[in-house]
Amino acid sequence: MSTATPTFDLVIAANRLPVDRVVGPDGEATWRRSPGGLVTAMESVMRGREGAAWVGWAGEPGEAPEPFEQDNIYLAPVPLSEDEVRRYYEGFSNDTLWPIYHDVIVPATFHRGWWNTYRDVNRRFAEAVAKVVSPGGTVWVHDYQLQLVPAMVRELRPDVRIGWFNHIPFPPVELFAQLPWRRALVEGLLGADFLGFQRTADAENFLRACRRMLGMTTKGDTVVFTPHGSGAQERTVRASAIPISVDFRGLDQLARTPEVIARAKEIRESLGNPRVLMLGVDRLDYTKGIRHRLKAYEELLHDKEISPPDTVLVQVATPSRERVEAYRQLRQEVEATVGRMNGEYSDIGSPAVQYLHHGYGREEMAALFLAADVMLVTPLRDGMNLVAKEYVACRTDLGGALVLSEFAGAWHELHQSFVCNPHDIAGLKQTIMYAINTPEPERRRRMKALRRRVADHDVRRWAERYLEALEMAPRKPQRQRLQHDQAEQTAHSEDRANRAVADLASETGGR
Ligand code: ADQ
Repeated sequence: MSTATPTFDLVIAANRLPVDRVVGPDGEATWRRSPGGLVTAMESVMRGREGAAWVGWAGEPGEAPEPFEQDNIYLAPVPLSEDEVRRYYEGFSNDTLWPIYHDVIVPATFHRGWWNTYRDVNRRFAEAVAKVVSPGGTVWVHDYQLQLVPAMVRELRPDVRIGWFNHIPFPPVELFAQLPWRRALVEGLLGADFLGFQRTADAENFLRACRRMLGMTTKGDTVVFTPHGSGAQERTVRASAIPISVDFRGLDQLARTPEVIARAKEIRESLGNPRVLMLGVDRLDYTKGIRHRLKAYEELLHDKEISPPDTVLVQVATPSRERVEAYRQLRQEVEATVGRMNGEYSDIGSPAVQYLHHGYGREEMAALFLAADVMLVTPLRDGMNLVAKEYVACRTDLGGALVLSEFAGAWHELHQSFVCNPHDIAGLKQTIMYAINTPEPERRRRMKALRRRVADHDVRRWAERYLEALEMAPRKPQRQRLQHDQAEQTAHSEDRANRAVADLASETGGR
């Protein structure tokens, strides 16, 4: 008996499916929704739709599971062999593209074999997408692992609308030019109708790459070109910034629950109720500036500007890409530094740095955010940095202070944070001390403004704005508002409600 593959008006393609396979004590495997903003964002845009499909890798090498449905999403797993994981994911995506797209903080590795596998895997994703998208449907491709997918889908399904969103920065042309496959990457992306970026500067970098390396013409935020192939029509692609955000309301509500408030209090107590609790939460990635942060902190301890138990730093460093050499090295360095600092500056029961190399649930993360007086977000380069926005969303008490690197995309929206340049250790130390010593009314004023911004621009609004831009591309959405009036009205009333919540400091407070 043959069953036809169902098709969908909206198809998401991302490296990973939004679920993790978990094996229960009885040995039975189930799928658990993975936490994360993208899933929340998609939930909101899928409301009111017939359903949608998500194409991605299920997270384990080898044969892919059969497609299945979860929470009204049709999940279509793409198989990756052990070797493909090594070449396409760990190799080309994370050891070639990631460093080039993050200012070459560590050198990039180039292997022609990795590129060939990247292309083959992108083709497999494109074929899986082409199979499940309805006639005239919409395809939304995510991130740097799938930059060839837009053109490949267009070739297979010229009838559909194709968008791509880059979660990481797009590099300046001088760095992008190092890639031997730069032309193929740009042509891959130009298969889309709309390309979304975190910052305007990223979109501009992309447009500059089109001009400088492919001799294309750009006009405002669009690029005009004629693709290869006989009879190909001139196409116009729009590239613009639509910064991603977090589920403001969900986090705000979570941070107001008695359990999270009690847990925040407990965290502070277990650290000896310090006057100042500082917090860093990052994937253990060299882009996140963890080494720079620790250096600044160590110097402050050395200078006796701060000392435990009065001040404690909690550094959560989520395990990440541990099979890539640069990540293994980073882990060793960070752990050696933390060990040295604790050896030098801690006392029994009062550590200078509490280092945690684990993943945590949403509640525990919210409690940590609520417990922290100063949040240190100091990346050397970061597409957005959701941690900064999550911290703000959880500060229902208007407490806390956000130290934020000017190299995080988030800084372009969160100007009321305490801005720092993580490369400038002396400046970073000053900013940390400034954040600690700023009087409470001023800190509250800043937090209130930050919360307004995140409440107004939450993840639901991001997804709606993105899909609207994709639908209108290459035109800008403002010109054709009529058919979006209803959606906009809903979004605006939700924004107003969010803003009211943002302004309402919790009576119970954070601790
Ligand atoms: P990431 O580099 O992964 O994302 P980030 O934006 O900070 O970085 O998101 C990390 C997420 O993981 C946050 O939601 C955070 O709360 C969560 N997290 C971190 N440590 C955790 C832990 N120990 N336990 C549980 N959760 C943890 C990429 C880009 C970013 C961009 C995002 C979204 O590099 O610049 O903001 O995509 O577009």
